[in-house]
Amino acid sequence: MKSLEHLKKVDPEIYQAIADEIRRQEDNLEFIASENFTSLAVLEAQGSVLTNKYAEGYPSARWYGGCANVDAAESLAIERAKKLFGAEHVNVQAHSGTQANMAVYFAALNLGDTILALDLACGGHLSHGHAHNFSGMFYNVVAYGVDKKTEMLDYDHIAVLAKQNKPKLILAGASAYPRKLDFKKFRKIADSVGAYLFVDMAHIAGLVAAGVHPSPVPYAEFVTSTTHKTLRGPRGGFVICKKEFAKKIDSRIFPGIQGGPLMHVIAAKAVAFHEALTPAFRTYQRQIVKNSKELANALSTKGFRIVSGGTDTHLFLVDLNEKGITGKDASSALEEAGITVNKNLIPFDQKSPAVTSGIRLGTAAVTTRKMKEREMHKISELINQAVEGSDKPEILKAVRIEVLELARRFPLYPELKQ
Ligand code: DSN
Repeated sequence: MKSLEHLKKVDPEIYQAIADEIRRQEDNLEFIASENFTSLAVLEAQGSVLTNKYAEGYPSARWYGGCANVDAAESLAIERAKKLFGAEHVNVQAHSGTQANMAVYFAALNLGDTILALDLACGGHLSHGHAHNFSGMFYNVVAYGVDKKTEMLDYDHIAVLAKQNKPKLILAGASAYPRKLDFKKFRKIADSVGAYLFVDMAHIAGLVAAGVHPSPVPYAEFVTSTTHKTLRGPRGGFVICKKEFAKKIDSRIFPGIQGGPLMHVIAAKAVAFHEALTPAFRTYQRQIVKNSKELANALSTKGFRIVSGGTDTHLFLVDLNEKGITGKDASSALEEAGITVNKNLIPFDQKSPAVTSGIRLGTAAVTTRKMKEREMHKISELINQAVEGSDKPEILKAVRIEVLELARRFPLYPELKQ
């Protein structure tokens, strides 16, 4: 990690917050499915002087002078993302996944149009039509869920909902759905009612880039993503679309919903795309899924019910009802023990979103630390001990010590320890 010597002198309070966060990331086991640890190269690009540059517009067509170097960085980001995903057009300026989604809605829809998207309670995202999000305020949202028995998507039912509601756009993609998405089936349903297909692949983008999850790009008019989850880049978003929508998407991002692009973040996105094009990235993504399956299996042998019976991806949901603990209490106990997860609604949850019956776990971050199946086994024991001993401080303390020992064997940035 950089020494942060200037920051320490100028602003000791912010320095302290960052130093404490470095320690927290190093000493805990990170299982929040939407988080990861970037490479040092990505951190360096993001912490660079490109943050000083205004560059409204697009490469070679800017409103400001002095853009040659940031043009080079943005062009590399675009070309690499196109290659990585086999895309016809990519916009890398979206500040976040939600802004990428906003650009697609504004390009494809008129206010009040109908969209069909996955319910938040069944794994969808706020920006997929939640009542308190702009998407739920601006559009008529019809939600599909998962099947009560299998806890998986029921494509026949989605097709029926599409026929009944005639959406202008069908959205596939999720924040807490552990199974593969069948984009071919979504395309067929969209075609049956003349709807656009829009895929938000934020969670699975790394798996898609590595060919570990089928790609939505050949099937959908629009695909959005963040760059910081399985893709392991800086925090940010991007939009992929078919050529015919390129101009519209670009103009919805700028000047539609954003001003100056964050050029330091765009350079860091370019680095992440570059890293994702390597064979090592494919091996890494395969290991993420192996670890996810292993951890889910190991927990299920310890009496945890895994929603839908397992996982095909980097994440899974645990139903805690049989363990007699809420998601809120389990995530607090785990945090005390040094294992970071988030409470999460499970399908058809009887508890409120602030309490929940479940937790969500993802293995991208621990896989970045080079942990494998063996460590997943050990971690399943630690999770079990912490959940069963959630009201016993001495047990949580004992687990904390084992977590620390494990975390220290797998440093966040081993390059810096040499
Ligand atoms: N909030 C993110 C997640 O945790 O899945 C999605 O944007």
